Amino acid sequence: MLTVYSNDHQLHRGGLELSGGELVPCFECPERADLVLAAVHDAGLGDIVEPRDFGLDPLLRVHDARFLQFLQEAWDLWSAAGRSGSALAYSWAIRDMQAQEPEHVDGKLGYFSFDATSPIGSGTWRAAKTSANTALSGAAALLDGDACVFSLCRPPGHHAARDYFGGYCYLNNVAIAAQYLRDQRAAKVAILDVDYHHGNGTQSIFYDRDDVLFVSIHGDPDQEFPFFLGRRSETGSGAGRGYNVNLPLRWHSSSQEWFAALDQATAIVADFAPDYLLVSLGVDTYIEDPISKFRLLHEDYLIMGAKIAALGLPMQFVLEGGYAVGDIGVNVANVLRAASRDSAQR
Ligand code: B3N
Ligand code: ZN
Repeated sequence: MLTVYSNDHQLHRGGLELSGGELVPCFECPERADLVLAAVHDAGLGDIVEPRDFGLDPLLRVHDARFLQFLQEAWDLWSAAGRSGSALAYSWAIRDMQAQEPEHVDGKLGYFSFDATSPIGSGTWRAAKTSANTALSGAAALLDGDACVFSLCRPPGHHAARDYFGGYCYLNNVAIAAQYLRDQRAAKVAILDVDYHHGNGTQSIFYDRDDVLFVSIHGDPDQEFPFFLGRRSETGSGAGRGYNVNLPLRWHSSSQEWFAALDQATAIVADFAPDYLLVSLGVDTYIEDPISKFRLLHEDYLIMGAKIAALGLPMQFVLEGGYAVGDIGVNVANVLRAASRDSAQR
């Protein structure tokens, strides 16, 4: 199995985030990726390579040009406004307000984001761009015939939509990889999102399309972030009707309930018969995760990897969430160990 990784992720570190009314150290921290890298290395899962630079074109296939422009210049605008620390929004357009791009950086931050979890620092754009290149390089390896690839992306991506960021995500890495596969030669791509949180950005990007299937298992949005997308009733629109599948589970759902949903999800993917399977791999489903409420154990991640590999598809795992820092490495490595062992060598 090939792993794609870059140290550039260390350029992005949020500092503090608002949690339960208090400022606390960011859960989404550089140590996460460092520890996943160490675990993948120690597990001897195969080569670890640097991503290559694909430029802006593949990003523009998924994201809005003004949005990308803003991400690139946000830190400079913030600094020019005399601010220190990280750039963070504090006001958003809602319901009867005007959703149009304001002149001031504080307004732009609200216009291009949906929450207050995602600070922008001096290195955020570069880290996010390299994270997207890490996903793209993994997709390119699939096109070259690799059967199982891991893109060790940080920052994560599945909450970022066409023209807004949030949920620790700036560029939607898995969507950029899926679109790249489509633009090269794949007719059909499936995205299976096993992160604890609903991948609202990925859903939004492909909602009206029948060439990219999106299936997600996640905390019920009636109880859990991102709250405003991820319901079972969201099944796609237009040509995309039937190609968006949400399998929400209530807080404290058991491993058994989670695997019943996974069995449903893999059956739907098998029925779609995609050329490639991309997996939004978050391990915040772990029982000790500090911000999540599912109950998976270390050994469950081996079962997860084996069940996904049993689909027999060329597959790319793209790292999303997981905040039990001491356990993130073993959980990710367990998925990859089982998946790479069981994946069909083409
Ligand atoms: O949901 C939270 C949150 C929940 C519980 C917390 N505790 C108990 C301290 C703290 C925070 N925050 C909202 C931001 C969540 C972003 C999730 C990103 C992710 O992993 N997406 O897949
Ligand atoms: Zn998550």
